[in-house]
Amino acid sequence: MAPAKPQAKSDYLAKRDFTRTPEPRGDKRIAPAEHPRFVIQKHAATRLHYDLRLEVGDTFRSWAVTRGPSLDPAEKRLAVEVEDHPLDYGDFEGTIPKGEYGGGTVMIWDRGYWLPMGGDTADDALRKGELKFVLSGEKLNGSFVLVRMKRDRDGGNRNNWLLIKHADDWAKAGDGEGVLGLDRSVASGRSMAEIAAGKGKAPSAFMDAKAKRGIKFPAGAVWSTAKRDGKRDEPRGSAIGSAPPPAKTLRSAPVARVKANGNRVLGVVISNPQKVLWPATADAAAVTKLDLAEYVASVGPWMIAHIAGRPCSIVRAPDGIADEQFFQRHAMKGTSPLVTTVEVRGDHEPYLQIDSVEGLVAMAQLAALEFHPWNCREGAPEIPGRLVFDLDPAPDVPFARVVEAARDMRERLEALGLVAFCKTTGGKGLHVVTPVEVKPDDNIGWDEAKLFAQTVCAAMADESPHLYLTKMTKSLRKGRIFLDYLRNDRMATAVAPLSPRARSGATVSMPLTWSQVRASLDPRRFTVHTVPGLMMKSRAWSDYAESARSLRAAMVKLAGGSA
Ligand SMILES: [Mn+2]
Repeated sequence: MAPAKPQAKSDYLAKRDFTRTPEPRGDKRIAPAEHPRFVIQKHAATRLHYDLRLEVGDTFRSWAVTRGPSLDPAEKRLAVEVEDHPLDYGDFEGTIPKGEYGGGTVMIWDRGYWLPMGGDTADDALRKGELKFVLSGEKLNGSFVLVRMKRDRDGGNRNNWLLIKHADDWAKAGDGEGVLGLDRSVASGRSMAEIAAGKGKAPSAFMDAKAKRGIKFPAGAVWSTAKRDGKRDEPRGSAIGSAPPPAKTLRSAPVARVKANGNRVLGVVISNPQKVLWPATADAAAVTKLDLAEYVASVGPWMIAHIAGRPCSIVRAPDGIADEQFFQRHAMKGTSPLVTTVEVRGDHEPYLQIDSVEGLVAMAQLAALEFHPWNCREGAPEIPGRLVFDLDPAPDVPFARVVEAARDMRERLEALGLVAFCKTTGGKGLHVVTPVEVKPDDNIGWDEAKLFAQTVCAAMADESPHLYLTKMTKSLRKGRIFLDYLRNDRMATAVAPLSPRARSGATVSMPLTWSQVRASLDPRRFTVHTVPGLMMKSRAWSDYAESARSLRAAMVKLAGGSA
C-alpha cells in the first residue's frame, strides 16, 4: 500500500516558533519557473546533514541526507524524508537559534533545476517509491535516483529512502565525496562559519527572483543503458536538453567556442557574470566576467599546454581594470579544487598551478585576467623549458622597428640551432620564444640559461647600440628597444600565449606565424572578442611541441662563435 504523502505546510508551521526563528513563514508567493527548482541546504543541526528539496507542485518535498550527496554510483546515501517545506524556504540561509526546532546554521549549498525521468510524474514516482531525476545545479549535475527502503528501522512511516548517483558523465567513482569540498554557499559565497557569525553578503534570491528562460539540462544524464535490479531503465522523459557534456582536457583539441550554460562555464559557476572587467572602448564592446570565462574555456585547450605543470601567477582585477589589481603567485585559502598547488624551493607557501581548462575557468571566476607561468619544463620547476625574449620598445619607437627586432632575434636563435616563435605581448612589444631541451647530464640550470639569454641580447645591442639596449635604465631607453632577458630566470614569469591583458581594449598575447610578423601588424586587433575566431583558423605555433632543441648545443655554438 502506498503511504500517504508526508505532512503538508501545517506540519512545517506547527514545528516552528516564528517569534524565535528567522525561517520564512511560507507566506510569500513564489512565481512558477520554467522548470521545477531544487535546493540543497547544508544544515549544522545537532547532526550535520544536507537537506535535499525538490519542488513538486506548490511545495518542496524534502529529505535530510545524513552524509550528504555522493557522486559515486556505488555509494547509497540514507535520505530521511521530512515535512514538506514552503517554496520560499529555498532562499533561506542563516542560523536557527539553539533550542529551536532544527537549531543550527543553514547554508544554501546548491540550487538549480530538476526534472523527473522515466515518464511518471514526480508525484506518481514518489508514491511508487522510486524517483529517477536529473539535476542541473551549480555543484550537482546529472541523474540520481531516490528509492524508498522496503523496511524502515523505525517500523511505521517508511520515511527512509536511499539517494544514489547514476553512472553518467557526472559520476565520480571512487571520489563521491570530493564535491562536498565545494563548501561555500552558492547564494552568498559564504562559509558556514561566516554565516554563523552573521558576516558577509546576504544570499542572492533564487526562488523569489525573476524567472530565467532557456535553462538547459545536461545531456548524457540519461538512464538508457543502466541496469538496476535486473531491469533495463528506459528514459521516457523527453525534456533532456542539448548542452554539451563537460569538455575533457585535450591538449591537441582544436579551439572551439565554448558558450555558458546559464551562468556556468564548463561546470564552473560564474558569480556576478555580468560584471564588467574591461569597460567598452571606442572600438570594442565591454568584456564581462562571463565573457572572460567563455574566452578561457574556448582557447583553453590550446593555452593550457603552455601553463600546465608550472607555477603560474595571476593578475586579478575583481572590480575591473580601472580598479585595484593584484599580482598573485600563491594559492589562497579556499582556492578552487580545480586548481593545483605546487611547492617550490625557497618559499614555504605553495604556488598556484593550473593544469586544466576547467582550472582556467575557475580562475576567471576569481577575475584572474592575466596568466603568467614560469618558463620551466612541465613538472620540473628547476629545469629551463623555454626562453622568452621580451622586446620592449620605448614609447616613441614605431612598431615596425619592434617587428625588425623580432626578426633579427629569430635569425640569431636559429643560427644557434634553436627554433623561434613570436607572439604579441598584448601591449606594444613582441615576445620571441624558443622551446629548449635540457638533458640531465647537460648540467644546465636557470643561471646558465639566463647567462645564455643575456649574451644573445648583449651581442645584438653591441651591434646596433642606437636601436637596442639591455639595461632597464629609463633615461637611456629613449628611441630604443629594451631587450629584456630577465624573463629567463627560475622564478621569473612571462605572460602566457593567449592570456588576456588587464589593460584597455582587452588585448591578448597572440601567437603569430612569422609571415604575420611584418610592419603592418596591429597588435590591438587581437582581443578577447576576436581571438577565439582567429585561433580557429590559425596555424601559428602548430609545431611548437616538436621544436625544443638542445640548449647545451646552442651554448656551445654561442661560445665558439661558430654557427
Ligand atoms: Mn535540516
